[in-house]
Amino acid sequence: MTKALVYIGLGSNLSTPKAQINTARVAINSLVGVCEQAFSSLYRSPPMGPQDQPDYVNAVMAINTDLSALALLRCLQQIELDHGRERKDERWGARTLDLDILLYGQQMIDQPDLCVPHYGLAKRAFVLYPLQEIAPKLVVPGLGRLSKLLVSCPLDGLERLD
Ligand code: ROI
Repeated sequence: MTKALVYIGLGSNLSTPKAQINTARVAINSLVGVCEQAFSSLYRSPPMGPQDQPDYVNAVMAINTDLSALALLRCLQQIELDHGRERKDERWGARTLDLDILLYGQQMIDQPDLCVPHYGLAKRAFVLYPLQEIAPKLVVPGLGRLSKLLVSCPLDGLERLD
């Protein structure tokens, strides 16, 4: 089976967020059938959504994988749980680790559990700018060139960390 090039968004705003992102990267790399292709810088961003929560640390990772999109989703959800992720009633609340499949090759997927490209991708500076760093020529299925999406996406306080 041919491998898919997949982009994963990583986010954390609890329990030493930088460490959460770094250990999530290690865990993703330990999955059978996954090979890292690129990893962006870490970025700090103010919360999108409820403001009474800490700033986030975000990054984007590119992998090659022969896992199906749903199999990969289940693995990422397990890594979230292993990082102490609790599903609370509050929508868009603080979290130790969030792992989103942003893109799965050029596929468009619309299933109850999984929507790819990720529904918020075009409006989220904390996704688009890290993506630009590792895939400047990317074309997003259904949405067009990444460079074009960036023109209408302000930084919204996003800062690259060293
Ligand atoms: N806000 C920022 N800045 N970064 C995130 O990763 C993030 N993730 C979320 C919500 C709550 C929408 N806000 C976020 O899920």
